[in-house]
Amino acid sequence: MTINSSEITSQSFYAERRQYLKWLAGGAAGAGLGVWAQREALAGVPAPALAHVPSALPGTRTMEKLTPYEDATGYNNFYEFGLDKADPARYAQELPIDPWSVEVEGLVRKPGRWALEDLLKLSPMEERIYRLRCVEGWSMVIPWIGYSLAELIRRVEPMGSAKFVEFVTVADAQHMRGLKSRVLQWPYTEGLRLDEAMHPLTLLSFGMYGRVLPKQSGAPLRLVVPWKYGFKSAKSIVKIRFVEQMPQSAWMKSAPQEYGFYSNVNPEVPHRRWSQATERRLDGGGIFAPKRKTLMFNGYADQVAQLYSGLDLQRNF
Ligand SMILES: Nc1nc2c(c(=O)[nH]1)N[C@H]1C(S)=C(S)[C@@H](COP(=O)(O)O)O[C@H]1N2
Ligand SMILES: [Mo]
Repeated sequence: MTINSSEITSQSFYAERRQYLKWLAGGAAGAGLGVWAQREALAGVPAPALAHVPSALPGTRTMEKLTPYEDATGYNNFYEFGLDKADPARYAQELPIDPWSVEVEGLVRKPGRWALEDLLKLSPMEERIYRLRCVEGWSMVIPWIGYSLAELIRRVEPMGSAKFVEFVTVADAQHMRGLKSRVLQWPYTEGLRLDEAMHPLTLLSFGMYGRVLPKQSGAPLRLVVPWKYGFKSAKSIVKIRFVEQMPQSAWMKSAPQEYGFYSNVNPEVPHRRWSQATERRLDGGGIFAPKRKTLMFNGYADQVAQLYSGLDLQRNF
């Protein structure tokens, strides 16, 4: 099945607040919903077998089989809701996400608070099919909806001294039972070098499979950084901070010998406790899916390798 991505962008995915709230409520066949939502996702039918979506951005076309919607939204890491892969789908629904805003602060000429409504209107949404690989060894292929984070970064005008971007996510102890765990320091934070954050592949995502992000997937907005291990793609972001020094991510604080700042997908650099050479794709084939070789930069080397020329990737893992 071929999806016309302009269908989503031209109809302005989230043009209206009212419609957005309707989607959040889970209802909603409104104008502007992608074909995914109308035919597949809302109907609970598995996503089409083949993804072939034209996109303006090199590297975001793929003929790989899409991860079924049920797997992409039923097998998640979102530690704020628990450590089991089924916990986020089970418990994230309790999280209030309206109203929502994102504070932009630090080394920018235009700091301030962005209401979700304004972020939704900031730039036309695109559908981009990205692979995302978890450091634990599984990977997915998902049709994300959003726009390049660079669109927002340009608007807030980083100063010359801004070298890194830190992302802070929501920590709502009342609605996130996982915060009782000491496995990470809350809030969950992540970071990118400014040039990584500005790279067109770095997506600020508001939706997937033609509908708004489900809460377990990081509603109302998250990052998707497809050439890095999944944990760099912070969910449910509330703050974006521009800084001079490399920020410590939540994972670096919890296990610095296992999780470095860069975390580029790299089959040649094992995690301290396991190899990263292969992965198991969640493609609807069940547990018998054969392992496949993990690709350098998760297959996005043509687009991003030059960001790291001269950097020792063994040391800067
Ligand atoms: N706030 C927050 N974001 C998070 C996580 C988390 O625990 N909390 N887990 C990360 C990890 S380990 C992965 S693999 C991806 C998983 O995204 P998915 O659930 O959409 O597959 O989200 C990342 N973003
Ligand atoms: Mo992960």
